[in-house]
Amino acid sequence: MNTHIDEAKRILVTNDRGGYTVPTDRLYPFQWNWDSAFVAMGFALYDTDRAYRELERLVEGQWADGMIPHIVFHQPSDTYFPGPSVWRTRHTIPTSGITQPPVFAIALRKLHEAAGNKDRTLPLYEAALKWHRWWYSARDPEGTGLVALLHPWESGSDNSPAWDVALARVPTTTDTPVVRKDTGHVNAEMRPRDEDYRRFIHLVDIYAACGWDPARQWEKAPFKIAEIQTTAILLKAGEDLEYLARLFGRTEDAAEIATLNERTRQAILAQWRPALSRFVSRDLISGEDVEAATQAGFIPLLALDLDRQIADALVHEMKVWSKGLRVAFPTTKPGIAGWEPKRYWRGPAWAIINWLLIDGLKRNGHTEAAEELRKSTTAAIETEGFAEYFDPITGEGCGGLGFSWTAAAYMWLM
Ligand code: 2M8
Repeated sequence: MNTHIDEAKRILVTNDRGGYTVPTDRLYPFQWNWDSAFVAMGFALYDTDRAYRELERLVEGQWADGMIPHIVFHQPSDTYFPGPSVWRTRHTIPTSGITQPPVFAIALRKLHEAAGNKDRTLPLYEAALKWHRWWYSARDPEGTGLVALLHPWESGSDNSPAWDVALARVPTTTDTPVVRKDTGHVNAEMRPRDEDYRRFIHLVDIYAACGWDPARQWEKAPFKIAEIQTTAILLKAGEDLEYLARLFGRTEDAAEIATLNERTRQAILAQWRPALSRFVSRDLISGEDVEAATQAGFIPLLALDLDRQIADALVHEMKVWSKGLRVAFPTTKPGIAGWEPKRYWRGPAWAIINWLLIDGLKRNGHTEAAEELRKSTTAAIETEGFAEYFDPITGEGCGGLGFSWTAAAYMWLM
C-alpha cells in the first residue's frame, strides 16, 4: 500500500469546501480554474462522482459569453488579495474577470472515459464548447490560430520571465490599493515582487473600466501575448472536445472544432524556432517573438504529433536544462538572467507542468524521457511532501503546503 496516495487523498478531503477544492488553505481560499481541472483528473481515478462535482461547481461561474473565469469566489474570505471588490465583475456568483489555461475539456474526456456517465458529461461538454468558442472569438479575433492572454495571471505562470519585457511596459500606478495577503502566508522571496503586483492590478483596473467587454479589452490592452503554452493546451482540449462531439453524435460541432484545431496546429508549428530548439510566443504589442527561455516552449509536445527532428531537438534541449538538477523540469532555463530557483514561476519545478510534459513526451514516442521526468516528480513529492512547487537545485518543497494539484498529479503519475 502506498501511504503517499492515502496522504494525497487526505489533502483533497482537507481542501474540500463543498464539492469544490481550494488549491490550499488560506493562501488560495477559492476555486481556481485549472487547479480544479487537474484535481478532477485526480478524483477521476477513484471517485468519479466527486470529479464531476468539481467541474460542475467550476461551471457555476461561467459567464454568459462563455468565459470560465480563473477564480470563482463561492464564499467570502479575507485571506486573499485581490478579492471580488477589486475585480468588480458584477457576476451573480462573484468571479474574477480573466481566465486560465483550458485544461477543463482534457479533464472532462478523461472523466467520461472513467465514468461513462453521458447525462453528467453532456452539460459539461456544452460548457466546454462555449468556452472553446469564447477563446477563439475573444482572444483570437483576427483568426490567427494562436490565442492571446491579456494578463499574466491568465497563463497560470504569473511571474514567468516570459512576461518581463511586455510587463515592463505596463505602468506600476493603480487606482486600487494593493494590499497583498500572499506574503503573510509564505516567504516573500518565493512570491512575485511588489512591482509585479502593481502592474497586475493596473491591468485589472483597465479591464474593469472596459466593463470586462472582450472587444473593448482587446482594443485597450497594454499586455497582449499570443501564448504558446495556453494555445497548446487549447489544442489538446480541442482534440478531446472533438472526440466527445463525435462520441455524442454532434457532427456539426465536431466539424467546427476540427477546423479550429487544424488552424491552431499550423499556427503552433509556425512558432517553432530551430535556433532555440523551442516554440515561442509572440508579443502582439511589439510584434516580436518572446524569446525568454521558459517551460512554455516545450508544452506543444502535448498537442502535436511532431516530426521526429523537432521532437528530438526539444528532448535534447530539455536534457540540457535538466542537467545536474535534483528535480526537473525547471520553468526557466537554469543560469540565465531572470532565473530564480525559489521564486514561483521563475525557475522552480511544478508537478502539473511535469504532468503535461510527460503526456507530451509519451505522445511523441519519448517514453524514456517521460519515465525519467515521472520518477523525478514523484520522488520529489515523496521526499518533501505535497508542496506547491520544488526548488530544482535543492529539491526543497516551496510555497504553499498540502497543495491540491500536487496531490492530484502524484496520484496520476503513480
Ligand atoms: C497562482 O496564481 C494566483 C493568481 O491566479 C496567485 O498567485 O494569486 C498560480 O500558480 C496559478 O497558476 C494557480 O492557478 C493559482 C492557484 O494555485 O496560484
